[in-house]
Amino acid sequence: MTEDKKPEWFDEEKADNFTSIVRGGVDTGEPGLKFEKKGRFQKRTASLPDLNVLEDGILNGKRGVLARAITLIESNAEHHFRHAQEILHKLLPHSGQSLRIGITGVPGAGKSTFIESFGTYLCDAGLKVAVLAVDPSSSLSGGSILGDKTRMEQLSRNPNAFIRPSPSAGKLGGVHRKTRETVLLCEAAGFDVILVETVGVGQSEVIVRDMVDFFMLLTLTGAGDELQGMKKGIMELADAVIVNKADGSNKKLAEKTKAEYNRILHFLQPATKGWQTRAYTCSSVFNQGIPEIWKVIKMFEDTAKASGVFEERRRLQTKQWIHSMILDQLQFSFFYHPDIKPLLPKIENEVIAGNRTVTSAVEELFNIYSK
Ligand SMILES: Nc1nc2c(ncn2[C@@H]2O[C@H](COP(=O)(O)OP(=O)(O)OP(=O)(O)O)[C@@H](O)[C@H]2O)c(=O)[nH]1
Ligand SMILES: [Mg+2]
Repeated sequence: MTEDKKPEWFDEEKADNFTSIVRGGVDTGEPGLKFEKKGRFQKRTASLPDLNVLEDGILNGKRGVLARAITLIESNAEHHFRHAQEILHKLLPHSGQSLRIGITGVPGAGKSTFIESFGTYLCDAGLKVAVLAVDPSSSLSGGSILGDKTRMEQLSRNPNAFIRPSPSAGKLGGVHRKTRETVLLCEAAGFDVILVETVGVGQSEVIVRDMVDFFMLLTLTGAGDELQGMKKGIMELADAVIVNKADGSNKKLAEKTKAEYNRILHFLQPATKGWQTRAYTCSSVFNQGIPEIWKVIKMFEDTAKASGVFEERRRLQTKQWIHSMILDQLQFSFFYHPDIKPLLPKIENEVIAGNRTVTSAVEELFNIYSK
């Protein structure tokens, strides 16, 4: 047994009262653990699924294969990323035919319940429905939709539905790249409607607006105060405002709220050219107003396709996608640059200590980066 001692640091003034000690371990004379079998604890690199198998599986709508391909897309490992890009390249010609619908709303507005009800309605009508989620905070919370499986119980058991929780961001691109690519895979797998749920916080609405054809805002009754506080910006992104929970004693109030929204929407810039955004009511729990909302969306699709606005938006979204990926890549290549990464903390500290300006620090880093 080696000698007991105090920790490396302790408060000198309170030394006498200090009860913790570092107890020396048993000295066996061994430098460390030895493994008899070499490689027993070595990391295994699983072989990647064959490209043709993935392609065939997805085109034949096999959900297990689809889930596997999405996992590759979501992975932050470089070799998975490359493999996923090859699959996407093969499947690109089979994508694009679905209707992409975004759903936002404050926590508790009833998004998950709505998706359960709306999704089941669509599945019963013979459509295949994929539900994806965008939650930029999911790397912290672990993905909101996961806990939602209970709220989407019926839908998650439906053979026509496929539910996927939000990916977390990583060094190989943010949540938006992963979700957009997942949309393409789902389309190649034959899904007719893609529902993208997002929490109504931060940038997530804008991210989702940029990847869907139709965007709806789910809201609650008693909106008097809420309407005042609601960000006008979000209402201007929406193609429909849905006042949910229009049931029981809440029904009357819901109608009133709808009218209030309609009055405000009338003065706002519509999200889609040639389409007047309106408010509607529904009850997700009692499945009321759900077929009517689908009718509105189909009418939107017809109108926007006839006027060319639909295709125009998709073209613009592809352009935005390219730009956001360039930004992702630039960020990655800068912050993970072998000369920048180790130097950055030192330079940051110099700036924080007031020994140099931010501008000169950034200039130096960029000089190193572009060398
Ligand atoms: N009465 C009534 N309650 C509803 C309705 N829709 C949802 N709820 C209830 O409202 C609560 C919140 O619903 P969720 O679907 O979890 O809401 P969400 O918007 O997904 O919430 P987050 O995932 O936390 O952002 C649940 O207790 C639901 O049962 C509805 O149409 N009528
Ligand atoms: Mg939810």
